[in-house]
Amino acid sequence: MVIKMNNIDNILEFIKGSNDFIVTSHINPDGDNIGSTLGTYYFLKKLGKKVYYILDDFIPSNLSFLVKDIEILKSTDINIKDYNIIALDCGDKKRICISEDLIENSNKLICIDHHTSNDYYGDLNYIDENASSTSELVYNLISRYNTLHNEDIIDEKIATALYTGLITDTGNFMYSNTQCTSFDMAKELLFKKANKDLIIKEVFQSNKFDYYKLLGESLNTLDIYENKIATITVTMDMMKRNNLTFNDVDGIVSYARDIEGVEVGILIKEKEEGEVKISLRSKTYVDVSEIAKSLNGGGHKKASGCTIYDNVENAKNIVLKAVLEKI
Ligand SMILES: [Mn+2]
Repeated sequence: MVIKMNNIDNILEFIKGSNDFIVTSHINPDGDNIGSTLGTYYFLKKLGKKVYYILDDFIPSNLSFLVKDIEILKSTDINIKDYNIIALDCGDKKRICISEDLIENSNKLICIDHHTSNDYYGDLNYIDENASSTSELVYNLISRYNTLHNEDIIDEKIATALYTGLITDTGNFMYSNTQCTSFDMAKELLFKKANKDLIIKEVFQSNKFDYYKLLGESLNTLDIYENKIATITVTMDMMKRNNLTFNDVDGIVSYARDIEGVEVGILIKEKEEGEVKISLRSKTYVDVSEIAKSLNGGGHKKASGCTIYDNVENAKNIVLKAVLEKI
C-alpha cells in the first residue's frame, strides 16, 4: 500500500521491521544533502541495520570532513537484492542520485524532504515544506524514536551532521525558513556536542585561493536588469582556468541576490557544453520555485534551481524571460 501522507511513526515502524537500507540524496550535494543523509546513516547503524551510503556524485571539498570516516559508494559498486531506499532532501524522484535500476528494484522508497515542489513520490513520505532543512526532519524523526523507545540516539557524529545541514540551509539562521524549532534543534545538537567550530571553519572559512580568483572573475560578469534582477555567469572555462570543479563552486548566487534593491539573484553555471545549471534566489516576494518549475526544475520559494540544455547565452535569455514575467 502506498501511504501518500506524512507519518513519522509509520516510517519508524517500517525501519524497525526492515534490515537493509540505502541512504542517498540529490545530485550536486550540499550541506543539507550530506548532513541529513549522514545523520540517517548513523541513526540506522545505531539501530543495527545494514546501511549503504550511495551517491553518484562528488562531495564538495568544504564538506568532505563530514564523511572522512565512512565509505560512500557508487551505484555500480554494489549488487544487492533485498533493500529499501531512504531518499533525503530530493524534491523530485529524478534528482535521486543513484541508478534508476536501484530505485526501481527497491522494496520500499522512503522520501524525507522539505522542497515545495515535492509530489510525494515515495511509498512512505515525510515532507514538510516549512521545515528549515531536511536535517531538521531527520532530527524530528530521531527525536520521535527517542521518545517512543526512551532512548538517546543522538551522539556527536549525528549532531555534527545534522547541525551542518541546519546552518547551511538556513544561511547560518539568516533565511526566512529559520523557525523557533530550528533554534531548539540547534540548542539540543550543541548539548550533544555538535562540533560547531569545526563546521564553521571547514564550511565557511576554508575557501581556496582559486575560489576567490574565480569569484573575482564571476563578479565581473554581473548584470542588473530593471534594478531588480541580477545575474552572474560562471563558464566551464572560468572553472578550468582556476582549477575548480563544478561542485566546488557554490554560494556565488548570494552575491547577486544581496545587492540593494535586487529581488531575484540568478547564477548561470555551465556544467557541460550545452548543459547549464541555473540557481535562483529571491529576497522577499517572488516565488522562484514557480519559475524553476516552469523550466522543469524545482525547489523552495526563495531558493530554487533548474537545468537548461542550451548554450550559456541562450540559457541566460531563457531564464531572464521567465523571471521578468514574474517580477
Ligand atoms: Mn535542503
